[in-house]
Amino acid sequence: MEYRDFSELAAVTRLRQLARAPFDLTLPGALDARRVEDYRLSSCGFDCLYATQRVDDAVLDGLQDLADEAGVVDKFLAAKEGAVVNRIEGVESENRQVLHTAVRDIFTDSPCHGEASARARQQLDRLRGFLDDLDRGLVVNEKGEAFTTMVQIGIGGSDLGPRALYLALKKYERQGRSARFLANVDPDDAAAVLADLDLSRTLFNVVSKSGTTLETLTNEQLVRDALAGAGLDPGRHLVSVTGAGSPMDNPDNYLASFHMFDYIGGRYSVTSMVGAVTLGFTLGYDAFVDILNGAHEMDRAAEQRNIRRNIPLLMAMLGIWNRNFLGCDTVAVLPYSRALARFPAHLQQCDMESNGKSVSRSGQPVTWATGPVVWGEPGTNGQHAFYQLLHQGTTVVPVEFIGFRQSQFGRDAVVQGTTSQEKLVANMLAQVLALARGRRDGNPNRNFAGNRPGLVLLGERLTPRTMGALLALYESKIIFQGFCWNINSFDQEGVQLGKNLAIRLLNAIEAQGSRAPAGQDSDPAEHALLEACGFLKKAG
Ligand code: G6Q
Repeated sequence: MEYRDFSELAAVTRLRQLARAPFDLTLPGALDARRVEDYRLSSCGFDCLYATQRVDDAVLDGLQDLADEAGVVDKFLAAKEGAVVNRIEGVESENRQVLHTAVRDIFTDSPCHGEASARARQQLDRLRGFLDDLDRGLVVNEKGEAFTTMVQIGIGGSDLGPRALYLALKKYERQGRSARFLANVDPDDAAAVLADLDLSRTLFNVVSKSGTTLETLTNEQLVRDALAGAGLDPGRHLVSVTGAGSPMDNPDNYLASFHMFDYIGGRYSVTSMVGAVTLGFTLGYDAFVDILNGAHEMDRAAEQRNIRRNIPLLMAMLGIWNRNFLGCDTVAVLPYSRALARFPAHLQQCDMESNGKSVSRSGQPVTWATGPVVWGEPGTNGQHAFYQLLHQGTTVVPVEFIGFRQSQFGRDAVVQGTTSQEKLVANMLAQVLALARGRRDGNPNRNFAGNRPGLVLLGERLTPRTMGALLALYESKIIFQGFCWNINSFDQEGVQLGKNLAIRLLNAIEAQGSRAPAGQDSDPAEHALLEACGFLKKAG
């Protein structure tokens, strides 16, 4: 497969020329009915409305050429079929396949990657058996009672996605079942999660691909101690999800253990066992399969080469237009849906950990901008807070709005002629228009410059299936961008650095406690900081 640097692509030169005079959304009549209709794409239950981007047909053609020249769809297809795309040439790097799509490609007759899909199917069947045993009362607590709560212990990719989806789909939770999440090593987090928990009816789901993450192992031990302290047998209350062969891969320590595999990156692991166990426990097996099917449908739609027919590809290329040609450093994802409250946090990790890179696939420093800063919050509350900067700040922030025509619960009231759901969606549409068009005012403090790009993703209703599609949409968007920028979106050296640094400081604290001599590689700055903060006694 040919990998070419972004700056070498002919379409980049053409797009740079077009970016000298991008489409002006503030001109009278610029946003007419025809443009709204033409710049709209429907797929997998979502409409993507992008008339409020600073693009015209010439720019869209240029972005299509860019996607074609960079071969982003070909690379996506190759990844699905098992090519080793997680690697950097010429330097030591990860050297893996990227097969998260295979875990939802399992109900088709001809999955893209037979072996990975077969393994995923096997894990899912084991989970189904475990969930059935819980339902049939074959797996119960010490008193023969059913388990009602699952606490997922994990961090980063082993937390954010499953947590975001659980909150998004709480409406579909089975009666008498719920979940909590414990990620941070902050003891107050653990204390808050455990505070009013009935330990006797709780299953703890310890999730760590590596089986070595300090926060997770610490919280696991804390929970084991709490269970033992309450006279309960930790062996009856803990299940695990880990990489095959990891230090945590010891079925003797757990009531049940499930596997994920090295070709599934943490941040792309929601649809693997990393998300399956807690989501299956709370929503039920069938709802989890709906999530997989929604994701699979979007994975298939992402194979389409035409950017005007492929939402993830279109959003990837619009993001590149804003980032590399219009110079925007950041993107806001603003859901007009309370249920999606933690979805931006998941995307923040997935995007920034994937595309926050400055070395190309050939190990050279990049000379072009890569992943933007991604952030977001549910929209209506944001309107009363940070939207001020979006409208009038000196930084232009492209916005991706996400909304639904119908609410999840369907409980609504007509006040002053409209329902709350109508008010919610109207607010979202008003914002995207206002950001794009601006508003002239003689008073400079009340003037809105406009030309702030936005787009709207509108679905019918947030269900397990649409959630799966939305998740896969963003995963593929991120991967397409990484292929276009010619970076490796699948490693995370920055995260590894953090893990190692913390261990060095903790070793220094531990050495003091045991009065062992400081290690030879002890670092004066680390010691000085620990001393200044009162965690080490001053020497001498
Ligand atoms: C995700 C990252 C990172 C990882 C966590 C937890 O892609 O690699 O966020 O998920 O550091 O790692 P473990 O699952 O190995 O505990």
